[in-house]
Parts: sequence; structure tokens; C-alpha cells
Amino acid sequence: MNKKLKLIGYPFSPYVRKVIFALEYKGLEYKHDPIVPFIEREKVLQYNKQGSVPILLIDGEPLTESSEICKWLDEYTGNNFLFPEDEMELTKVQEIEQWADSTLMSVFGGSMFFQKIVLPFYIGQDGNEKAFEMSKNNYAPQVLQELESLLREGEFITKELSIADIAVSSWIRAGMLSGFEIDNTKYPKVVNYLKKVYSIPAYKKLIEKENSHDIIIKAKNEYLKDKRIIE
Ligand SMILES: N[C@@H](CCC(=O)N[C@@H](CS)C(=O)NCC(=O)O)C(=O)O
Repeated sequence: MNKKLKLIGYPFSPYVRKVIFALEYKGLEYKHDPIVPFIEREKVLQYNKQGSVPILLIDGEPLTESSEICKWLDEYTGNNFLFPEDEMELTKVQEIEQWADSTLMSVFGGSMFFQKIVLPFYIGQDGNEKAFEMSKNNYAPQVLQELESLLREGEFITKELSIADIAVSSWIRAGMLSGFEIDNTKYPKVVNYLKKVYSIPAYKKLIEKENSHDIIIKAKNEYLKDKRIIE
């Protein structure tokens, strides 16, 4: 294990967060260039013609797609696997990762995180408040209910922690960073599940790092200000 690893992509992207988690969970050393694709597209295009992050440079060679990168990291390290060996578990994990990266992406990413963090704090435009409210009141309850039904108290999605848990928790965190709160009385299993996932040392470390970032401090101040206006 002596390849030079460099991750490209701003840390709040839920797709990038999956890879940061995997790198930390596996105890790998890596460099990180937090390029923001929405404002630094040319730089991203040098490595990925799709224009998206994350990109992992492995001895300078780009590997794209968060899921492919995490799979490669499983093979590379041979420890702390995020993709189960068991065929049935693997199928379930990949289905849920796919659900997170598409459905949760739209509910907590496009309608919340993009509106509340990316547009105002990276691009300098107002986000669409109606899109946020619509997602918060109509779509988030549906997906949280689905997750509540799927989870078993005190457990990860499958027997062991997997990429499904990382994808789901990463998208929900994007919503929470945008000011969304989960109702503990309606979704107790989801709340306990997230506590369990976020308390894994590698996750705790990345959350602490994110929370001390200027953008998140500014965003939090904005929401507090919003609340004072409403009250
Ligand atoms: N399927 C890709 C999606 C990556 C993706 O959409 N990343 C966003 C960041 S949140 C991005 O780079 N968007 C800019 C763009 O697509 O132009 C993956 O899993 O890595």
C-alpha cells in the first residue's frame, strides 16, 4: 500500500463525503484538494470529462464515481470493507446506495443542500426557499418513513457497516447542514441509526472538521438569524 492518493472535491458534497469517510475509515494517508465543481469547472474537467467530483488521483491517475472509488479502496486495502462479500447482502447494499444517491440526493441534496449552502455560499445566489419547504414538508417525510420501516433497532442496514449506511447518512447530513431537523417522535429508529453511524470514529472526525469550516459556521449563523426573524 504505497500509492499516492489525492482526493479532489469540496468536502460538503455528499458524494465526496462517502470517499472521505472510506479513506479515514481505512486509515489511509491522502492529500485533499477541495475543488468546487460549480465554480471551478475547468479544473475538474482536467481529470473528469463529466465535470463532477469526487475524483481520486491514484499515483496521478484519475478514478471517478464515488461508488467505484470506494470499491477500489476496499480492494486496495483489503480491510474495513464497505462492500459485503455475501452476494445477497451486496445486492441489498448496492440497491440502497443507489436509492440514496438518486432519491435522497434529490430530497436532501438538490432541494435542500444546493438551495441553502451551494447557491448562497459558493455561487453567491439566493436559493429557492419554496423548493426547500416543499422537500421538508412533503418529500423528506416520505423517504424518512421508508427508512424507518427498513431499519432494525440498533443495527446498520445490513449486518456490518456498509457503503449503504455511508450514502444514506451522507445525504441526510446534507439536509441537516441545510437546517432540516428530523422529528425524533416520528422517526425514532432513523434518529438512533444516525447517532450510531455518526459516532463511528472516522465519521466523528469528519463531522468535527466540517463543523469548524467557515462555510458551515456562516450557514449556521444565517439559520440562527432566520429563526430570530421568525420568532
Ligand atoms: N455519480 C457521481 C455523482 C457525482 C456528482 O454529481 N457530484 C457533484 C457534487 S455534489 C458534482 O460534481 N456536480 C457538478 C457537476 O456535475 O457539474 C458519483 O457518485 O461520484
